[in-house]
Amino acid sequence: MREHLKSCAQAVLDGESEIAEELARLTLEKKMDLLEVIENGFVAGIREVGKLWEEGILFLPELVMGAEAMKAAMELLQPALETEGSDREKVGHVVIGTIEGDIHDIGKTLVATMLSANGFKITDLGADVPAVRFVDEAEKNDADCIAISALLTTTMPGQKKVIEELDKRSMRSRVKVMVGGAPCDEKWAAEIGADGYAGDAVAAVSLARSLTGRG
Ligand code: B12
Repeated sequence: MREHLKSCAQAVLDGESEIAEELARLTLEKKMDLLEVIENGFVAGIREVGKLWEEGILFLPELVMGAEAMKAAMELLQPALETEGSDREKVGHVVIGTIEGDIHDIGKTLVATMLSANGFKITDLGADVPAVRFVDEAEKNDADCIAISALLTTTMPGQKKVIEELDKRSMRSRVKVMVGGAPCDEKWAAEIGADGYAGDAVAAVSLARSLTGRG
């Protein structure tokens, strides 16, 4: 297993989409622990890419290729994760997306998949989503919770805008708000008046459960 995890991380680091896909297929074939392969293999790889990019060792095209390899693997693994929760009664409805101006969607999609695998009904709005749209969709779907991802320090304030919009429409008391993404933390969540922060997809599931009081 350790070798497999290393190869998954390396495929992302090398930006090798085909190899990443092959490793994802092998993961499914051998019925390996999906979460472990995602978190300690592919996600570990993309985090390393980010670190090397920050240090000036990798350049933007390599960052893009790493992200593409990561997405190629996730496209194969996500359906398998989701089916784990498909036949259960839904425990709550979560509207999720990445905030306006921000196109990072790998972490958000992983959170959406894990919530779905754990019985939550999901409305995934994708990335670069205006604050008002989160609230429109929550209203339309009578959702229990809005989950907002932000990966850039410049887009984080958009999370606050969603809360302000909920306030404006007198919906704040019935819709919980959770935030996440690399630059966010508990302190930020408290500062903008969100109901909670979670640092990874597994913690996001526990948080959603405790916020909605279900599941
Ligand atoms: C991959 C990547 C990209 C890809 C994105 C591809 C895609 N479709 O998502 C590409 C190449 C397109 C990209 C572009 C850019 N990027 Co970029 N990118 C990254 C990188 C390396 C990894 C992000 C990632 O996917 N991580 C893996 C996932 C699984 O982890 P995650 O996103 O953190 O999500 C987990 C948790 O945070 C949590 N979570 C996430 N969302 C939510 C939501 C909720 C509600 C909850 C509860 C939890 C939760 O759960 C997830 C699963 O465990 C990061 C580095 C890093 N350290 O994050 C930089 C990084 C985010 N990027 C950065 C930058 C600057 C950019 C660009 C501006 C670069 C440029 N000059 O063009 C553009 C932004 C364009 C835009 N407008 O959005 C900076 C941001 C700096 C900052 N502080 O603002 C980072 C931190 C790199 C760095 N170290 O400098 N990027």
